[in-house]
Amino acid sequence: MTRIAITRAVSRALQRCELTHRPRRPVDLALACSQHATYEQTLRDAGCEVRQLPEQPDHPDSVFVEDTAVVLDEVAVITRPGAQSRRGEVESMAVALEGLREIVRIDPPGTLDGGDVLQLDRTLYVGASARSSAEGIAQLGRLLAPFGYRVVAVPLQGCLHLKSAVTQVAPGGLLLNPGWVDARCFPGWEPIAIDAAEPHAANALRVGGAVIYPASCPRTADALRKLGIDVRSVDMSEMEKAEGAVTCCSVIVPT
Ligand code: CIR
Repeated sequence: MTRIAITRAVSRALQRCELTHRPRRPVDLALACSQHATYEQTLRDAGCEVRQLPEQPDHPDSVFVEDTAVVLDEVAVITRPGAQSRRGEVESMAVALEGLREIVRIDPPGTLDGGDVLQLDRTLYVGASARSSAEGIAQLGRLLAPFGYRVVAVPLQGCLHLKSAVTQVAPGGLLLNPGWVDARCFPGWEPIAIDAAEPHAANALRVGGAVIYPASCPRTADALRKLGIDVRSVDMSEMEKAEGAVTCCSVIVPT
């Protein structure tokens, strides 16, 4: 299978990003750009064709493209991000996905962030977060039912998005922070607990057989390697200051 990874150049305004759970700290923009370039190369090494969208200087969080679209085999859903400051990010993603997928949209007053949507086979688990409203989640269910997908809302606590708390790292295996989400929400899936010293360790990006993973979580990375998982570490320190991580910086489009 080939894959396109849609990314976006880091905004020069990244320092003015939205922050919910982390204190504001100075972002080194040059370092953020070089880390992002390494992340894109890691995607290429994992078999993706990277398509980088142009910088949006007026949208501090626009490097976090994951929140703007949910791409499935049959259809792409253009979201309506929960943060007002991020609504201007979606149109260029819709243009990038034209020709790759049928496009449908979340409409006002619904809100949905792609970071809240975890696809496990034909079920989409959606974090009932401050960013994704009950109306947005219900719209997603109505839009995707004709394609045979089930949408299930999942309660969260202590984190921004569902994929801050849980992601798939192996066939049948979910990496999970049990303090932020209850493993019983995912019946039939085996939970793999993060290292307790690394609360942000549950966000991993699985591309084919590889798992792109933050260098800031070495203890959990070692545990994953011991399970035979092909972990590819990337330093995302500057994105982490903006409450972003490895899944947030791309939209993966299987082709
Ligand atoms: C925000 O608050 O929207 C950004 N500062 C971080 C978004 C991270 N996105 C993601 O986890 N999918």
